[in-house]
Amino acid sequence: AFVENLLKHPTFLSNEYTTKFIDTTPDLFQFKKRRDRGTKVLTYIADITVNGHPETRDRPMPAAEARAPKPPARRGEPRMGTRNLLEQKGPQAVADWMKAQRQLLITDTTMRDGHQSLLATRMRSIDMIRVAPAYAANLPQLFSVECWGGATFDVAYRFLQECPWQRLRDLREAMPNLMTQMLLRGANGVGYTNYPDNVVREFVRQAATGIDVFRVFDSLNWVENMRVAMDAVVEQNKICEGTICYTGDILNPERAKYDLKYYVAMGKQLRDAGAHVLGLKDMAGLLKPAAAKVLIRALKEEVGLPIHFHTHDTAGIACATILAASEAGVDAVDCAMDSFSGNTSQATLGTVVEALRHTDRDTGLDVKAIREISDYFEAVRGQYAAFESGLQAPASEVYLHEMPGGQFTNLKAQARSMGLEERWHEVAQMYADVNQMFGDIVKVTPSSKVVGDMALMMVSQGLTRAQVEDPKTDVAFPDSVVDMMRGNLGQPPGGFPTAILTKVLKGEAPNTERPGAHLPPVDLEAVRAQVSKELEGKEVDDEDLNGYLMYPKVFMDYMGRHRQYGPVRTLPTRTFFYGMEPGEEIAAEIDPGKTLEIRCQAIGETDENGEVKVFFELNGQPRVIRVPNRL
Ligand code: BTN
Ligand code: 3PY
Ligand code: ZN
Repeated sequence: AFVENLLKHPTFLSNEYTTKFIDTTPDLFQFKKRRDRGTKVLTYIADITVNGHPETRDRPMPAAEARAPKPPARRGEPRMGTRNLLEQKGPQAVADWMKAQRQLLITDTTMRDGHQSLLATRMRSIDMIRVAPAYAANLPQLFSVECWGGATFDVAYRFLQECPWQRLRDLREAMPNLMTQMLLRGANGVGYTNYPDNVVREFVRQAATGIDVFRVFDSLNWVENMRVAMDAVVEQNKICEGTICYTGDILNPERAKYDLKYYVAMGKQLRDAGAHVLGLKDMAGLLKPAAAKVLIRALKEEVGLPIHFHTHDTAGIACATILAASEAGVDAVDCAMDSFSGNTSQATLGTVVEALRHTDRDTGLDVKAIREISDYFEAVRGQYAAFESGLQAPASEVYLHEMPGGQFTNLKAQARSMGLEERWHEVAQMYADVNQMFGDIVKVTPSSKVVGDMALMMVSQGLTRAQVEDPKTDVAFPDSVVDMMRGNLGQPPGGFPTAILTKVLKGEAPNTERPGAHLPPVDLEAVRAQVSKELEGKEVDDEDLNGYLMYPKVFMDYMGRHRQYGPVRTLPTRTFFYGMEPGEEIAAEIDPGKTLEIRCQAIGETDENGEVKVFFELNGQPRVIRVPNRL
């Protein structure tokens, strides 16, 4: 009877329904559930068409002539790659093979760090999934494809209205011969805070359904705080890349805190903690060519693990450093497709491949295949003009501030939103001062965010380091600073300086043990049941559970929007951010074999209720969607 009521409802019959209609007609709540996915997706398109996407407002538009990205053809079936070796022989065999062979192995970071560093992590799954088969078929010599983790996880739910786990499943399936790689922030998972041990373990277990190589780091280089995550990776029989974060300058006697001995000792700790591969993560791009030679040689000789080097091109020197590392015997390095390389991103993949051609470390990669994929990504990048940073050139200023590539453009945007853009160079200097005030710490997510929060606060309030350190000046510290000083991100080498610790904590005693040691385990099944209840009985699978555990509010907000807008992940990127124009036609495959052919016929005027009718054809059938004009 209820459904009959619905079907007879005049608004429903007129095929004009809006979210407002549903929200203001509570007896129709079941109607919301029953709306088909096509209608939901049309509602999304209508809303964006009328109101614009909040994230692209007042931002540069894609060029009118921006070409639609067309993925390159596959040349034959995928050949055997590293994934086959991992599946057949296990992680230790991959590590042994890395050391035994001569070519410089390359990880492509375009689908993770590349867009995280250049486009604020906004690349959508569809733009990755469409090119993944070309990777598998045309670049089977790649060591791995970094395509998950870091900031991509929460940005997917939060801003792209898509499920990061589905992205992983789709990429995994499209590249069966290549190892997938993720960035895992140790006990911070893919979040900004320490999680209970069992949450970290559960997350790794779930991620291992799609990820082969786990780059595990700690934002203060505290190996003690990495063990739970590393053990969990080893237990899943996946590659554990225990990672050193590089900061300072080993050749500078004035930065003696992070000297060669420090890094070698940390490398040995990671080896002893079970790492198959030693990651060397130069998140800001501070490692200079001469220092790379010294560091890589020492790590190779004294640690004995294969080494995987990651750097950023912020200063414009990443290719030189990679070549120096290659000469010193590094086993694998990270590069991004040419069109997603340079500046705060990674070194240029095609250039590194060319530079090593006809040498004893020839990568074996096909540069034509690289160019084709890079051309595809060039067109993809054109669709994301709204998220470009405007950074014009590399800059040696990075040696002053030491900001990670992934943070640089974010902090700049944050400074802009606080009206501090003109004072950016002051922010950069302050970031360096805060680092010294905190005792010269490793700056990488989440510790880098703490330093950034403090620097922005000081510049905006006109505070100097001396004033902040002066016990007589009252300072309201950002929450993130208080949290870090309490020990909730763990301990930096040597601890935090007593003076700042005392001032921030006002005498409260910090916790200097591993934060996870004090966090009680989460009752996973109880959480699953509670989330299911909040979602009106929807089944909560392991992917959803892990999404919730990392980001409860972000996940629930995503689910709420998903109920309203349905599967918008397969919309073309232009439609997702800008809606449609009258006369335009698109197709979106919402399930394998189920495609929505959508044509926008016309957009009406705003009526007396402040609503706009958008006229569509959905698979040939006329549909009218009414949305509120919120502008
Ligand atoms: C976001 O949360 O900002 C991104 C997801 C899209 C939300 C849609 S866009 C159309 C409508 N208008 C809004 O402000 N939010 C929703
Ligand atoms: C991340 O944690 O997201 C990073 O990219 C750190 O460099
Ligand atoms: Zn990076």
